[in-house]
This record gives sequence, structure tokens and C-alpha cells, in this order.
Amino acid sequence: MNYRNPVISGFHPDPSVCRYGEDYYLVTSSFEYYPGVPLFHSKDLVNWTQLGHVLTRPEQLDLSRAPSSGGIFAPTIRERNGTFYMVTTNISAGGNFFVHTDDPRGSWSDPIFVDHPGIDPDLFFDEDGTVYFTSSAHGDQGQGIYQSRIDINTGKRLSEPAFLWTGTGGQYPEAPHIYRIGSWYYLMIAEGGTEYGHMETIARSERPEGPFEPCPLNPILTHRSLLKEIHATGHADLVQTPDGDWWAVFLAIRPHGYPKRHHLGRETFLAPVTWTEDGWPIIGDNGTVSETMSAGKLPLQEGGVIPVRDDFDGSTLAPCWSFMRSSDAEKWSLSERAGSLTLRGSAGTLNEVGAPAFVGRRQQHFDCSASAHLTFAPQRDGEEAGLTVYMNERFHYDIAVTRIAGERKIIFRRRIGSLWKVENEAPWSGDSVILTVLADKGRYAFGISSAALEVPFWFGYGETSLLSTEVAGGFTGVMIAMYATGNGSRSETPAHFDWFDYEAAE
Ligand code: 6LW
Repeated sequence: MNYRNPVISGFHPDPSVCRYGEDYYLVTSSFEYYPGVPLFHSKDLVNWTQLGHVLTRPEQLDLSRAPSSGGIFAPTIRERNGTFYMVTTNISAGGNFFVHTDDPRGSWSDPIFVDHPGIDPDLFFDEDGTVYFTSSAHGDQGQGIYQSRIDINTGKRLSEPAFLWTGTGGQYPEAPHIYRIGSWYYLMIAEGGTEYGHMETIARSERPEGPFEPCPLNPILTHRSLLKEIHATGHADLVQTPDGDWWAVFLAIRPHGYPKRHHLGRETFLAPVTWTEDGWPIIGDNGTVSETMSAGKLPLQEGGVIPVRDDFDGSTLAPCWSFMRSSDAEKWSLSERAGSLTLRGSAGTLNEVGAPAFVGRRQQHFDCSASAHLTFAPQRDGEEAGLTVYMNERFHYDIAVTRIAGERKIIFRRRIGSLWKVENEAPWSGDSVILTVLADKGRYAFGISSAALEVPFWFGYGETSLLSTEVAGGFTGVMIAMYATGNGSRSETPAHFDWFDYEAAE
């Protein structure tokens, strides 16, 4: 049987995985989005269901000072004696910390901060009980991988951060993971930067603190300079199946066009790992991977199918939804009007680094559509609610209901860097409207429809490439969100979203 990459599509970078019995758990980075660190479960490494998030409380996650692509960087998930640990960095508040739980489906502890520099922390539990904390940092020997021993109960550092390795010469040695496999301690890292030069390299030692001897076959995964649909492979983590086979999860991108652009962010991929006779792991087909790969002995199962429609009938939001920076109660409600998600705009807009009323999900497919049923009757000029296709505060397309000079209107706006324009506007007298985004690889179309107007009237268009990482920068990917704003003052008028549909066309 074959499986398809990416195994978790859309903006899901920096994957880390662990196995507990027959269950696999996987986490990815979340930056300025709240809650933090999406958590997935699988029985087969291919089909993943999002359980929720690891960081779900303000005490765990302060994003108030996080710029776009700040906040939560790469996590590592590990299990030790039935306790799960997730270690990461809030680069905008507090630095490195970990949380733990005995039930990954339940809530996780308050953060335990570790006074160790850098990003991309890893926890390694050695058999003798020593816990090693390893990160990518700038230390006394320049940029590289540094390690200290910690007390896992208090987070207290028990040794000075010591230099381990700079890798093989690529820029940004980062994303270290330490494994004990057989009689060796392996140190696997990413190098080359997370862009097109990305790669994975490995070294080994008889001791967890080194000295580490590099693998003569490095890099063990890279697509740099290859003519491939998949690029920027790296930032990998290894896991062993109950059968004894090894697999790697890692990030990669799917650029398109010329020059190349990618707008769905860095996605989570999977590839088998084989071992050389000399005991070195090689990821995929001699360091390369494909969209379609053999699942080998993986016990492929049906994944959790996410329904197209979210009716907002529950008392909590489904795990796919994210807020921007905080989930403050004054911005949203599922109970104000039963069966709807109600947003109430604050003074802030989508054009600022802030925490607007914004509930979004990742665009996970090139070809897809998203629609929302909006009931909103703005009472004051500037009150606005609608759908945004959003990369960051400087790059987004919005279709919305608003009031301009006393008149209710539908508008389509593009914000591309310093270029900003309401491209289209039309009077709108209805109380509710269905707003639609239809996406293919190259273009978004924005439409309106209603009970009287069943087929969308196409109201505006935008290129996907203008929201790409190559244009907009950063570490995230496109989100499709419902939003509301008062454009300078708090909006008193609620925006009720009765339902939201997301449908892949692939
Ligand atoms: C991640 C690091 C990286 O922590 O990007 O460029 C950071 N490298 O490994 C955010 O994904």
C-alpha cells in the first residue's frame, strides 16, 4: 500500500513525534496563533487526527508581544514512564520551557522554564535517569548545538550549556534531537536554513555529551538543488514502530510557478528510514522523498474525516480553529446566539500586530473552497465582518460586510505589503450573506451568495503567490478566517457566523 505526502498538509512545520504503545503523538509549531502547539494522534503514522493543542491556557502561552512568526517555535514531544513532555520556545516571552501530562488528551501542566539559551529544544532521557536539554544557540563557540543537564522536576539547569556540534557547514544548525539506538547516542540536526537549502545531518557518539563523529553520508535528507515538486526537506524527528521499523517525520514545502513560491506554509511529511551496515540512518530514497511512497508494514487505517461543515452547535470550538494571539472572551462567543459563532470586532484591524476578533483554520489544499454564512447588520460606519485569506498583517485578502457613509456594503480588499486597496464594493441590503473563497494553485476567487442568489457572484480575485512565504516572509502559511473589526473603535454590533464550510477539491 502507498501513502501520500504531506501526511499533515498546510501550515504544520517543525514536526516532532513520539510513540506510546501503539499510539503516535505529533506536535508542530504555532507562532502567533492561540491555542499553541497543535497536537495530533495516529495509529499508523500516515493518518493523523488533531486532538487539540498542548498550550490552551494564558498561563501557558503569552503571545501579547509576539510579532507575526514570533511566539512559539519548534516543539519536541517525548514520553517517559507514561508521562508526556512537550518542550518548546516562546521567543516573545520567557524563552525555553516544557509542560507535561499523564494524559495527552487532557490538559498539560503550567510551563516550567529552563534557563538554557537558544531555540528548538530537545529533551533526552538517558537510561541512568539523566535528562539532557539540547538546543540551537549562539554560545561560546558561535552558532551551534549546545546541551545542559537539567532536573526534570524543577527545570533547574544542572550544568553549563556545553557546545556539541556545528553540523557539516550549512547555515543555521538547529532542530537537534538526541536518540540512544543500540550502543550509540545519535545527534540529528537540521542545517542550511529552513528554505531551499534545508537538509538533515547526523553524528554519533558513545556518550550523550559527545564528542560526536559526523556521518560520512551527510546529508541524510535533502532536496537542495534537485528538480522536485517537494523542497526544503529537513527538521526531522525519528520514531520506531512496534515492529522495529524506523520512520522520520520532517517539514517540507510544495512550491509552484516560476520563480518558485509556496503559500501553504511548511507541511509535515513522512518517510521510511533505512540503516546502513555501518549503523547510519538514511531517510527516504537515499535522502529524497516523493508525494507517493510505500507504507511498508504500517497498519494503514482510516483517518479521522473532518466534516465539511462546522455548524458551531457545540460549546467548544473544534480543534482546527485558531485565534490570533489570544482567545479573550469579549471577542467571541458560541453561546450569545445558539448554533452560531459570534464575533465582536475590537478597535484593531487585520492590518496591525494585535489580537483582532479572528477565528481561522489553515488552508490545507491548493484546490479548495471555504464559505461562511454571516448575519451582520453594521450600525455604525467602520463596523466590518467577513472572511480573510491571511498570511500576516501585511499580506491578506478580505471580503466583508461593512458600513461606509451610512450605507451598508460588501467590500473586497487586498493588502499586499504597502499596497492597500478596496478593489470592489457594492451596496448590500440583506441581513445575511454567504461569503465564499474558491482557491486553486494560482488564484483565489471571492464570491457572495444568499438565499436569493444561489450561485456565487464573483466579486474579486487575488494571486496566491502574493501571499507566499517568498513574498510575505515569515514561518507560517495561509489561514482562512472569519473576522470582525470596528476599524478604530470597538464594534457594538455582533457578527453571527451560522456555519463555515471547508472543502478540499483534490
Ligand atoms: C524553527 C527553526 C527554524 O524553530 O525555523 O529556520 C523556526 N529554522 O528550526 C521556526 O519554524
